[in-house]
Amino acid sequence: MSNDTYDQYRESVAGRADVSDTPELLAYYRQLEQLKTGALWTVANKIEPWQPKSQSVPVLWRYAELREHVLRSVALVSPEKAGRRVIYLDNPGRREVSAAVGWLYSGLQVMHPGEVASAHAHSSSALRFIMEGRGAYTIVDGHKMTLEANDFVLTPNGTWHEHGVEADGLPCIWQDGLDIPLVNALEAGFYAVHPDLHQAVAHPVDDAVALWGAPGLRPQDVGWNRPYSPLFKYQWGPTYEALQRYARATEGSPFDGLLMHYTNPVSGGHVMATIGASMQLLRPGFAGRAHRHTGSFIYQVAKGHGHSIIDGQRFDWKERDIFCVPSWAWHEHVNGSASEDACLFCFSDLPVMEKLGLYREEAYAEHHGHQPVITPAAA
Ligand code: 1HN
Repeated sequence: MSNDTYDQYRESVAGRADVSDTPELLAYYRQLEQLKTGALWTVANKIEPWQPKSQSVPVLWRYAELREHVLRSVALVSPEKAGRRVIYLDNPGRREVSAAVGWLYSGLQVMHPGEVASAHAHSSSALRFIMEGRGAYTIVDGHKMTLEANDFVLTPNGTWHEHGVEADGLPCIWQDGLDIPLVNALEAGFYAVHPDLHQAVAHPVDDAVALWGAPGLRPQDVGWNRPYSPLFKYQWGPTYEALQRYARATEGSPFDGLLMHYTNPVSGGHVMATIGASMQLLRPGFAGRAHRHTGSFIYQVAKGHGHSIIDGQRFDWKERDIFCVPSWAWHEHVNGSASEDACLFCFSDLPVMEKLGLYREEAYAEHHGHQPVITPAAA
């Protein structure tokens, strides 16, 4: 019996609430309602699922379709008026909380050369993954970072942050990732605009990388006790090299290929308290096995092409496409090339799942670890 069939079987047997309505009970429920109470057995099966049932649906956002619309927003609104000029990813199952999947928000932000977006700070933690352009920068608490394609930047919760593109640059697009839906669900969100609208650059440009970006080395006499990584920028070059070296030393995971987590160099842990991120390399011809785990995951294809099967649906992706894997959804990734590797950037709420003791993982046991495809790739 498969895991799902077994769960359905268990759902039908004893131990679950199974009280039929009678006129007497219905009258009783009405009385309870007036006292702002309710009988647990009327809601128990709904609020205590046997296993996670995500409201999010798997979605693939194709960059080839989105890009022109993102660029069109430049003529329609200014960063001054819009605050941030962003087209956000709207999961059909999560419309009411503007989430891309689960409790994670994501969007595509565009800026033209010479534009600036003012400094603000909020309780939400944020990250950016650079998609295209030249001359983009972010300033986080006075630390200015220059940005290139496939660079990964943090703007952790509580930090002042602003962005811009140098006047001699090219139009820039990057993906934002935030935990706003989670912070709002926890009713813990604050937001502030910088009193001067912009920060002074208080340190040498890219000093975060100079201090904290050397592999295996830690600067002397520089204390750091904040709950997020002091390395605000993770560059594509060293990340890709690290994955290639890793690939020479190990087979990697049958599910994920060669996956490395971006880490806080002080703690070795996730980059931020609520959002973790990784880059994974799928060797040429790699066909991962299916598994599922708790947590919500958003991928961006940093390199190559291939497909993923998510809960039986096939999604064909190529560079810059974005897709999500909802909590507890079966998923497997396949590199579509026999000669080139493929790389997937991913961010998730894994740190939350781990810290709260809610992380669970399961391998797909049937069909040699591969899901039957119920819905083939869309045309
Ligand atoms: C934000 O601060 C940024 O700093 C982008 O670029 C998107 C979406 C919701 C709330 C804050 C940014 C955001 C955001």
